[in-house]
Parts: sequence; C-alpha cells; structure tokens
Amino acid sequence: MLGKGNERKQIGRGSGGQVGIAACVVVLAVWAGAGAQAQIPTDGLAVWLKADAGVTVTGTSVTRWADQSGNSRDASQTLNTLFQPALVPNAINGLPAVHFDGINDYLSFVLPVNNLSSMTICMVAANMSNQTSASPYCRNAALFWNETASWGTVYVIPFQGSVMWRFGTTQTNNWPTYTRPASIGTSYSITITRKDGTTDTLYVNRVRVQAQGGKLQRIAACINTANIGRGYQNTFYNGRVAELIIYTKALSDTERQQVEQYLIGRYFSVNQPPTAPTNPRATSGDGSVLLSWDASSGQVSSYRVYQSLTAGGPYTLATSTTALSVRVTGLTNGTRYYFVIRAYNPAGESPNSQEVSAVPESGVSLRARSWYEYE
Ligand SMILES: [Ca+2]
Repeated sequence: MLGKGNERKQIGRGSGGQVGIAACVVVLAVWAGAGAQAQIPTDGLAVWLKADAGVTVTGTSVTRWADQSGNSRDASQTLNTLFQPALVPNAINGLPAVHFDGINDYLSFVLPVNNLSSMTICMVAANMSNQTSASPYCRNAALFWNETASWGTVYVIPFQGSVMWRFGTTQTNNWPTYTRPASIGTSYSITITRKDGTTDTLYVNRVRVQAQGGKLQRIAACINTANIGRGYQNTFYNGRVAELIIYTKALSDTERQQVEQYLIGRYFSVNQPPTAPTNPRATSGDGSVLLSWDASSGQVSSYRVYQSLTAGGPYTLATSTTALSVRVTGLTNGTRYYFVIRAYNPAGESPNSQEVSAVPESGVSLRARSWYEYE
C-alpha cells in the first residue's frame, strides 16, 4: 500500500492571519515542498488539475481549480458557497489536496467525451469515509459525466474497498467493479482508467487489476460537463483529490508509466520531514514521566522523545515510539526533567515540539498531575 495521508482536520488556508478581510482571495500558484518534477506526456493531454497549482481559495473555500494543461478547462463552483470544497494543506507528502465533503461539494469543468474511442483518466485521491455505490454504481462519484441516455456516463470512483468505473457507450451492463484485496482506509491511491477502442482497463497503484474487452468503440450519451465530487442523482464523494490528469487518447504502457512515476515522485516518496508534534503533555510517575502529544502532519515513521536536565537543552534521545504517548523510565525522583518530541521519517526529523517538564516522585504514578501544578 502506498503512503498514508494526513488525516488531521486542517481545512482551508488563507483566512487565518488575514485580519479584517472577510473574504480574501489567495491564488496558490506555487506550493513549496514538491519533489523533483518528472515530466508527463503532453500528447492528448486534455485536463490537468493539481492541488498545488492554480487553486483559488475564497475564505476557506475553493472556487476555482485552474487547468494546467493549457486548454483552460478550469474546474469551478460558483453556484453556492456551500457547494465549494476546501483546500487541505499538507494533505499528502507535504502537498495539498482538495477536500470534498460528501454532502454537497463539487467542482465542474467542460470536456466533451462523446465519440471518443480512447481516453485515459489518472487520479490521486483518498476516500475519507467508507463509502460504497449502489446500483447503477455511479453514485458518490469522484469524477462523473452524467448521461443523456441509459448506459451513458463516464465515471471513476476510488472507494476504500472498491473502485467503480465506466466509459459509457450506451452498452448495457457495462459497469466494471473492482474489489480491492483489503480496504485502504483513508490512504491515497493512484487510479488510472483507460479506454482503448473496445478494451477498458483499470490500473490501481501501477498494477493492472481489471481489463474488459468487447466494449462498444465510442463513448456516447454523456453530457459535456464533468463533476468532481458529485455522482449520479446528487450523490457526493467524501474524499480528497490531489491530482487529476485526463487524456483524450489511450496512453501507451510507456506513457502511463511516465505518469505513474511522476505521481509516485510527488505523492508517494518522502521528500520532507513531518511537522513538529503539538500540544505536548508530561505527567509525573514514580521514577518515570509519561509523555503524550498530538500527531504531526506529513508521513511519520516514529516519534522521538528527547530529554535534558536543563531547560532548553541540549537534549539526548530518551526513547522513540510510533504511538502518541510513551513513558520514559529510569528517572530520578525529585529531579526535574525537560522533554521535547520530534517526529521522524526517512527525510529527516521535525523541529522540536514545545518543551515540557516534570518531576518524577514516588507514589504519584496513579495520579495524573502536570508539572505546573507544583509551581
Ligand atoms: Ca459543503
């Protein structure tokens, strides 16, 4: 399974610190923290949305997601602020994602797909609640072109436990469903669907997991407007989309692998350390101190607890854990110890958390007392 996304509720950007401005507009042209940028094929590139470029945030809401393909197929939501998704900073590997609430959020863009005999859709997304889709299996879609006749619709839906997808042609009973070997929870994954004439293929995290032949040659009975976050009959995807790349051709295997390498480099390799853990707490015990803290953003391999006998350090490593709390033992009762916590991943350590301190005492192990109660 690929990397685990940040699940903390850090919705929106641009409102905090903009004192006195009720509805500020921030265009995020560049988001720092992306890794080396591999190239993607440009032949047949129709739409390219990535959450670290061209996202217009009004207040905390995404009003426009600008197409980076050069075709100006921007996705937008101007009907109602309640329908606007949110931008989540540091959603995955230091990069943001657009969060659709599953209630009424969606963005729309125009891309006619009728008569196409080949098409490729590449998406990096996470399903934030365990959704499924009832018949006709295009409900709660992450990406969706509605139909003008039965068995139209083009859709892609990466759920936690399955992937639903279709290139609609009016052909009956065309509703490929892929059941994952195990739920991926709220992890992000790469979903690529490809129509190549009469064969439709699904790739999940670079693996071809489903292929169906005997399809009608051309996409048909679809409207020209696609929705991100909204499926059939006003049903909505509760999830996050970091990037969406659409080609009006069938990518070759070599081209598809280029896209996959680009997406892996951006979202699934560790390029930067996590942020510092927040809200550290220290509770005295008998010859020990119990430390706890709130999770860091970004990919975290472990948390490292450092201690010192002096406020401000220098600190030495006391212990490490993958949990959000740990007991440091072997301490001397009556002596004040100072602690900071750092989050670690292969790209490095976070800055220090705020410092906390505690004095281990005999007979206090069952009493949760913070050090400042002794001041
Ligand atoms: Ca909403």
